[in-house]
Amino acid sequence: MSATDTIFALASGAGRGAVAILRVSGSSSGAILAAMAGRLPAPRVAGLRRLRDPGTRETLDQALVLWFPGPRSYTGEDSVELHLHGGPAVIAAVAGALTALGARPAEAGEFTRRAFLNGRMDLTAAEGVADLIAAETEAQRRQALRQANGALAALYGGWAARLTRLLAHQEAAIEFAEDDLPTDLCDRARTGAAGLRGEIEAHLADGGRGERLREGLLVAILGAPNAGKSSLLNALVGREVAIVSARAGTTRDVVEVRLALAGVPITLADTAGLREAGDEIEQEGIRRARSRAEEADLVLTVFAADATPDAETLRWVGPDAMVLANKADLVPAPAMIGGVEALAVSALTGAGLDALRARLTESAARLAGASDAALLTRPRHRAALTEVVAWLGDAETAVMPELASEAFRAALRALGRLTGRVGVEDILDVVFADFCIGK
Ligand SMILES: Nc1nc2c(ncn2[C@@H]2O[C@H](COP(=O)(O)OP(=O)(O)O)[C@@H](O)[C@H]2O)c(=O)[nH]1
Ligand SMILES: [Mg+2]
Repeated sequence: MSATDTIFALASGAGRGAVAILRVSGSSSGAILAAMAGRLPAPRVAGLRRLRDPGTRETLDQALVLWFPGPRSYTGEDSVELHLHGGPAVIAAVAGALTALGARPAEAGEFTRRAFLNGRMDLTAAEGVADLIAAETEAQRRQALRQANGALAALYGGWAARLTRLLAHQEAAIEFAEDDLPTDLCDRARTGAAGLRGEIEAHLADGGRGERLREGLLVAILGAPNAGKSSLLNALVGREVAIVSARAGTTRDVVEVRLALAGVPITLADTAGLREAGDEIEQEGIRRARSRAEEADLVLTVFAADATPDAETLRWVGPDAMVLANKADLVPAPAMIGGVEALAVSALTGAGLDALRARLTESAARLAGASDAALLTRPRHRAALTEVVAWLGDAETAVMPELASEAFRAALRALGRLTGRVGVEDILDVVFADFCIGK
């Protein structure tokens, strides 16, 4: 696989459609288009052409074709788009012709990888493109679009520029110690390091909102058997997803549904009721319930208003939990359970469900809702920036100018890995692995 090959891929979704878009990128793009379509249209202007088989000259399709001479293209290379009739046979015939003319099918993410390698975007923007394609909700789309448009690239690029300046000052202080440079160069580098470290720390202290929005929230419903967990899940999503029964121990595995609140994708997980009794299968279900609750961003602890709160469920009442007193239609629900305010609901009558939905929406917005700030979105970002912070701390407390210099250099390398500007060979595969073909 060479990075100089001319590549092609279906850029639109697979299957039948009104239009299918084949994308071609690489130095032979123009020649390939000319061989199939004759005259090239003006750059970036659609032209209607007959596409012919290069061997037999048979017409394969009538298509809109676009010609993007590099570097003003998505990849930065000469590129072509063919807007075909969207049938599998048409796509196969044109793909066959492209192969005959020397192009090869692209690998997943190869177009965006080339865009990155040609300096059209940094790594965080490339990740934004992948997230934009995967976005399921409004808030996700906004966050991904901002990142694809270079919001993180600009922020991190600015920090890299400042770090480079700090390093230069520090180096100058070492090199020209004897000369009459300002004597406070070392001090200035230290103050600058402290200022930058503060900004990065503030960026890191975002409560994981960007990462949570990208991943979606996990909300686990937990409680004793028969508290009404499955009924609540069904009532919240408005359909019968989980089996409801008066028999304890009906739900034995984790049942999950997806919904969106405040533009945040949420996985709502119904779980097996917590109790000691039950057979092997139920005990495995309970083990899964606990482990899902441990991973959850939010736990809904469900108690039956007409029963004494059980010790097992009480253990899950805490800062990341919302306490519900279900079956409030049967008896007056207690205002507090386990020392925490309980929301009275009835999965049966629907009472209190609007309030529950509002509370959930509020939590989703607080934990992961859309924000105007450019938020980091991946563990990779967090790890690299945490490293930068540590090196800056080292630079501030270094006992020798040479050590401060080394620390600045290490900080720059960590930041460079984040944006893909230095030493990135090893992480390219990781970043581009989750792309689809054609992007
Ligand atoms: N009266 C009343 N019964 C409910 C309510 N929610 C659930 N139930 C009943 O309680 C029983 C257990 O419900 P289920 O959802 O299976 O509980 P789970 O074991 O916690 O999943 C079923 O007979 C439900 O019909 C409620 O709000 N009010
Ligand atoms: Mg159940």
